[in-house]
Amino acid sequence: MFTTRLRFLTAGESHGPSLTGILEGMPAGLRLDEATLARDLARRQQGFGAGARMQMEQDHARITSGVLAGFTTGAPIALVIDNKDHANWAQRDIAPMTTPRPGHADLTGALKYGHRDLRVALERASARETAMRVAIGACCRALLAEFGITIGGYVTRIGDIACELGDPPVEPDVLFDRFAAAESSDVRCPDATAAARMHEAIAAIIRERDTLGGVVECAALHVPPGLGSFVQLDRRLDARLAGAVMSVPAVKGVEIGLGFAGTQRRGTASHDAIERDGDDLVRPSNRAGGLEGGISNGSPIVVRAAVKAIATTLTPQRSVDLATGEPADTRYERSDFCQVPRAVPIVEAMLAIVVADALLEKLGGDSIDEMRPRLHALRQARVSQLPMDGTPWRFGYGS
Ligand code: EPS
Repeated sequence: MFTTRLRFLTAGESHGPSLTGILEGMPAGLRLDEATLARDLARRQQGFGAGARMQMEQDHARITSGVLAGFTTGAPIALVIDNKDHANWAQRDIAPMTTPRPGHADLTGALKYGHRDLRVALERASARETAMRVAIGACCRALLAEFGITIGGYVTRIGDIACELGDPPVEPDVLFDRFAAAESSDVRCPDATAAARMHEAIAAIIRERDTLGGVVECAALHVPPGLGSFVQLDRRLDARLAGAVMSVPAVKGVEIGLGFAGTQRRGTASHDAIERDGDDLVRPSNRAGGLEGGISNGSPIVVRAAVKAIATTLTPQRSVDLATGEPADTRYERSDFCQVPRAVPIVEAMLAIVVADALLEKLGGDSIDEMRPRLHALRQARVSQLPMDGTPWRFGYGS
């Protein structure tokens, strides 16, 4: 997977009794409670364009292992989120579902597993599973907070309505202010004018019985330099981040820093100059999105996810009924009209998991107490901490 020190698994189906998660590798001594997890779970439920399921659920993760008397023990953390909607499904006779929705996992799931009904696969393929990722991400966010690292995010595009924010900023405060502004917007966009237009775009798509995608931008602030490595491809932090974010259902693209927009610039306008401010090495810009050579450079890590419009549409799409072999229109399944605002805490969770993992890798140790002094001992981007003296040397191996 995209983690080395942390391991996690989720289990559970959209309308089964519960979602289950196990997170292993968290150090001992971290203060953690269910209320902390509940905050992010509630955020995942909010956002204009959500479907009716979110009014039904009140996602709450119970901690059933790995946390005693309010602190992690170092043992695996086990989490359970009950599906309230399960009561409406248990022992219910289910109408056959044999016409796959283009873009969902229906047809690929049928081809892979050979079930007699599409629902068997889609229950697990459903983005309901992301509730558990958010709970696991909240544990990682709590760990990061102990070391002064903050994760947040916002929406920069819904359909063709974009919020123009310019290049990724180097100042953490600019990003922090965006996180705060986004939380007071029902589309999670920090720019009030763009947010109003995004809200209207979602309202229009609901009237038009269709769905809309968009772009989510997330950032990790105050990440120390030196997380990740170029020495092996699977240790590159950018690759691990991209894999983690790409694993979110409906994500079709991931960018870091300038991302694809950077391809339109020449080299001298694509990078972040290195300047001296006293002993400190500082950067006037953050086009790299906090990552150079697969390693964090101390600037905010900025990652963007392209979220496609949801596959379940009130307006039917052309498909084939696999039971009859005849052309057929898709049938509507309850779903979101625009899940992009709700995707923000999900992408944040993936970022939190990957950065927490990389921090654990860098600091080592089994407890917060062991880690803390190691954070303070990390080499900073300061000229005096780099041992270069300009002495000539001879290149050679084994002699
Ligand atoms: C989701 C719950 C699901 C879906 C949604 C995500 O609930 P239900 O199927 O009962 O409406 O609404 O999943 C999808 C949109 C999808 O296409 O899989 C949730 O908790 O986020």
